Amino acid sequence: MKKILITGALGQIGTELTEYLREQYGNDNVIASNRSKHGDDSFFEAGPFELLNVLDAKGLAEVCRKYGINHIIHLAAILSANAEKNPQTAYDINMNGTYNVLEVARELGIAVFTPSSIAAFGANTPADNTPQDTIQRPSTMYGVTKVAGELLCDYYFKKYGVDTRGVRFPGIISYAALPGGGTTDYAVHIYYEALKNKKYASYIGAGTYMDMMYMPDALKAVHDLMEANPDKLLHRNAFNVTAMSFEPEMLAAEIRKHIPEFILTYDVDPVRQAIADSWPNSLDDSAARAEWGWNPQYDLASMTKDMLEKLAIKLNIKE
Ligand code: AKB
Repeated sequence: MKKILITGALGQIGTELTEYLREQYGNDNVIASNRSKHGDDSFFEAGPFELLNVLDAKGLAEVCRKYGINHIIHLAAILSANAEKNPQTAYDINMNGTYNVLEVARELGIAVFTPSSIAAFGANTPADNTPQDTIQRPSTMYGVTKVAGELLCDYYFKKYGVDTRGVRFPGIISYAALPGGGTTDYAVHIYYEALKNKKYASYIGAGTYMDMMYMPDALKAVHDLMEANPDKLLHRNAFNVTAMSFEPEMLAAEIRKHIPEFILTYDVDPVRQAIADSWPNSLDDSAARAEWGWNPQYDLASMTKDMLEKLAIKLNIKE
């Protein structure tokens, strides 16, 4: 039986992944953890929760022993835009957090899933149909920690036999919990503003393509790769995965099919624009498809329809 610890469980992905994995493995077998406690009571009533800072190696080991953890899903990290505001803290949390997780995994025989990101690529990576194995020289602190994390996970697999696996997530779009401090967040905020105010000023410029994915596909990616037959995995850290690639005008045009009055303007933020410009336009995810059956269900049209429906209910707005 799997006993799973999720770090950063109150973030955008963790909030939904905790619930999704509890449905698969049972509420008591998925332990949510976060460095602070916030959010709905229902989340904490549904299953175990531990206050845990990933920089506290001793506390991490204690929680793993207490519950007999055999899988860690390590989500705690500072995202790209926030990392540029405070690179030293981002380095500390992203690198030492990952190191602490891998060390406890080595000592206690725990498997580790850690997401990498499209941020692991840089301006001299081929931008279109970015290959699985290619040049990785990112120019952001977040990207540096993601590449180093991929390498560290490979190292622990090869040297110590720790079962490490990961995907390079693109921007994740969802309605349950807001993303915090990323570059792709505009593609979430735009839906909230479209419903609330029928207009949005994008900090990412027109014509800037980035890979994106709707949350249900992201949850399935984590579960499917965790369950994948290790004999079929030629890669481990980390697989390119994508569901769609778009730029702000394409997203606005799709929203206008549901909210015709929607207006998109631009107030470009040079820092986040520079980050986006250094990332791929579109990934080649054929290795994930071949090695563990990755096959996303949502495209821009089906995601936009579902997102607007679900968010309108959440915000109590009539579309
Ligand atoms: C970010 O924008 O920093 C994240 C990511 C792509 O890793 N959403």
